[in-house]
Amino acid sequence: MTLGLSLLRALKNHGAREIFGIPGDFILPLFAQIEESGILPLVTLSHEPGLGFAADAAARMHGGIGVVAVTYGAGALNTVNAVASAYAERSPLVVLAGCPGAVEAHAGLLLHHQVRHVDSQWRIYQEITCDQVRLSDPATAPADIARVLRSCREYSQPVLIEVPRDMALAPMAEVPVLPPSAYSNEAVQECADEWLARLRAARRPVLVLDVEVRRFGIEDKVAELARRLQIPVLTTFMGRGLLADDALRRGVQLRGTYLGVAGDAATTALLDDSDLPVMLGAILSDVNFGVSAQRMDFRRALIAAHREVRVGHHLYPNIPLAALVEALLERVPPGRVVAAEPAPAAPPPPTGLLADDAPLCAGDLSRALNDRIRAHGPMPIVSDMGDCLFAAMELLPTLLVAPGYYATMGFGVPAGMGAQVALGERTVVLVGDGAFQMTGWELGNCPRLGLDPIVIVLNNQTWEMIRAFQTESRCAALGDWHLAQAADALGGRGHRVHTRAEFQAALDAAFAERGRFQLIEMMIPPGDSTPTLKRFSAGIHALRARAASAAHARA
Ligand code: S1T
Repeated sequence: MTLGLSLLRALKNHGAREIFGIPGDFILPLFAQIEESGILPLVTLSHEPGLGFAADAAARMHGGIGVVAVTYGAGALNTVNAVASAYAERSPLVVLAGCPGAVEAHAGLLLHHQVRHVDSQWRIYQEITCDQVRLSDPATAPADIARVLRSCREYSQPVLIEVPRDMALAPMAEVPVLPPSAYSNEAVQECADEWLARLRAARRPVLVLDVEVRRFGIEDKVAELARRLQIPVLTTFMGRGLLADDALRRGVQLRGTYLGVAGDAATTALLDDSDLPVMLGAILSDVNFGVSAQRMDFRRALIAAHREVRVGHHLYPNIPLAALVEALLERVPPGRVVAAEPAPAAPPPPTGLLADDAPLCAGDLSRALNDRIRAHGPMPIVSDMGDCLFAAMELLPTLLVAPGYYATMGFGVPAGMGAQVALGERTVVLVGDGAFQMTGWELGNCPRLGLDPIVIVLNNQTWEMIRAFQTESRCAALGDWHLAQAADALGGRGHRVHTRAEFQAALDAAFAERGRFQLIEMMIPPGDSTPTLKRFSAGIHALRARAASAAHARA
């Protein structure tokens, strides 16, 4: 078997379902085998950042690994921001990057696509991947590929596999699937004992869930643990969309998303006033916890994330999240085991859009989608960065994928396309006009790929979040791009709406028509934003003012 075919089989055996790629001469020999073998379907898009976002979202949706295939230098470096986003958001992405063959790499000439050094691509990717391999030796390549793919799964982060141009057709043995990395079961049991002891002693424990719960496929186990513990459950900003399935949520005291000063006071108090936050899969980021009115003291928390567990001041290294949850379930029989007061229910998300001639506002987006979720059930939703992401925080429980921590723009449309490739289900994409200008044009590939997402553009004609944080910013004005008209030219159907009645009619028409993408351009007055963004920016301003006055007092 050739190195290329063995690599493709290995990717499939490790959970890949498709490859998103753009070819180049350094990776063409591998592309030929991708196309001829059909081991994994090849999905091409127009620009490498879109490939990365699409593959990231596909992995999050199908629970396997995402794969991008790009050429050396120009292709791989175009993909950097999307890979960095996957690294930050714990998304398992394999980057197959072409690179020069042994002879040409040392021929003495500067190669096209080469940067400072022939190894510049490798050096840049070391910063945004958890493991790397260059397939220069078919004798060692199978073991190296096996190791790198296991790292991708176990750390749920991107890895780099460089495929030299002259190696794709080299004979190579099959790639084994390695057993899970070793860890100490004794440490897991000791950790679970300590967690249970602290849980039983706590007066106001709260369970906080974040993205690794889905990345490691243990949402059902965590839901069962929550049911048995019978303590309040929150998701982080990034974890919004966890336990979206009604059956999963049954019997779980899910009380919403922690948004700190931007959130509902009773929901925020569940964490701020808790004597024992129990954080599963939590990324300790500013977006998740930076909006707390008081600086969060994580020493009072139990935190399991990134294969390690913190209990107060001490650390258990190399503890897989799934193993810890399993050990906790063994110790927690069904029924109440901790004396937690029942938490107040979170306020219901907004519903009941009035289909009248009132001008649209940003708050109407979540209201309209909640009406549809209530009437037709949850739907896969992908959000970009911008006020649309704050609208997503106002939705009823539904499958949601978004760059909640790394917060890059441009994610939404290609990720929505990747999600439909992965799920085989239509997706709804929420995106601002600024982010749409970055990668929205990937929609032009939908007719060729047979995809028909419904894209809702919050068109306020500004980078509104920039204006919300710095009102005097004049550079935020974007002008009107008439995106609905562009949609028709790209093979979709555009709807430009100004009133709530027009928005409701456009949604009805969009959901009723399959087979081509729909773009609904919500015309929102500049300066308007969702209630959640309003509270978020007010909270950030208040926290900054408090910090400034405290610093002034100390001076
Ligand atoms: N570039 C990229 C790739 N990602 C970013 N997050 C930013 C720049 C900074 C940034 C935001 S929010 C925002 C920018 C430029 C404006 C978004 O505008 P739009 O998509 O129109 O949405 P809305 O009008 O709802 O804000 C965050 C703070 O980093």
